[in-house]
Amino acid sequence: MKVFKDKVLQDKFDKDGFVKLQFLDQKTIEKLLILYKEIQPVSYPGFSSTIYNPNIEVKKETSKRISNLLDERIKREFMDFRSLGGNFLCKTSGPESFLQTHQDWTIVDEAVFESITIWMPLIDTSEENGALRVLPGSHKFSQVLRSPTLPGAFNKILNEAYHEMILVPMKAGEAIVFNHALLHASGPNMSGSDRVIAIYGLVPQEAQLFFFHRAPTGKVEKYKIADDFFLTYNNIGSVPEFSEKTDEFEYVWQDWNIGDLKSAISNHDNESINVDLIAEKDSNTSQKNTPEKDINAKSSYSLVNNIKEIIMPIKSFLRVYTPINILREIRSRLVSR
Ligand SMILES: O=C(O)CCC(=O)C(=O)O
Repeated sequence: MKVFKDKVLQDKFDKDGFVKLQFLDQKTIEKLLILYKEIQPVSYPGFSSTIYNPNIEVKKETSKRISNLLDERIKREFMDFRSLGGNFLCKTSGPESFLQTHQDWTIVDEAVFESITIWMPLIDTSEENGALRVLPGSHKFSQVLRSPTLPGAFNKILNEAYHEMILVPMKAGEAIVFNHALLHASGPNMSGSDRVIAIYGLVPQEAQLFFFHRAPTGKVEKYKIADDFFLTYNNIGSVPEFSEKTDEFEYVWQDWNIGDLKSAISNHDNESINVDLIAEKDSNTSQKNTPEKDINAKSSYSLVNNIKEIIMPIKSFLRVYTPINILREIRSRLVSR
């Protein structure tokens, strides 16, 4: 399926499941950072997405304003795609900002279409502040459906997969575009400052969107969902509201082991991945920085995997927005004028 207008980008994307390119000018970076600060004056501790905000109107407005800033650039680079909306991701500094290996949810018929994320760092990213890590070619490894209630094919080897990934350090203004089926993760931000990213989702113009849910019977239910699904689906793990069930079927689970993973990796042609990306692969350093505990994957186009994880950010929110913190924030804003 054609995603990019440029053939070189398209070929790399087809093969590796991601591609890095120059994307934003300085002015747009500044406008996006101002917008982030406006809607999220104090970041949630750890890894968070503005999509966790329970206020749907705020999310819709944020997404519209991100779209206004990116529309023209997206039209220049991509084929005719529909928008899933935009939001911001932040990692505050600390080991709890580690984001475990995951794939994003299946939302299109991947035998025919691809759904994608444009991940745009608004500050430079490196190993120190939790740059993105990807496993090249892994978008083609498994055809298993992905959703918050379905066990992932790689669940038993998430740490092993993490150590096989390459680090993708980036400059503010660059973007990495990745297929939602790609295995990706990011290490903890240990830099002392927030790492802020804008992200934007796209799906092909003709693709119907779907969401998969594991019913108590064990069967998989298939629902048709609307384009603003990610801005409105707050009750993660539940059946999506106002969505038509179009199918229900038995599903055969697939559990990958490390041998399966190593053989899939060795079958992928790593020759032509950008040299600067390959040079960053250093499993010894990655090993050192991987927190011991295995945290459930959470991100934007996979949102959060269970209800506990949506409650966590709300608790964190309450911890951050104490009267004293609000006063501090007002004072620092007045001083910085
Ligand atoms: O921002 C990150 O570190 C990871 C983002 C991610 O996993 C996603 O957008 O799916």
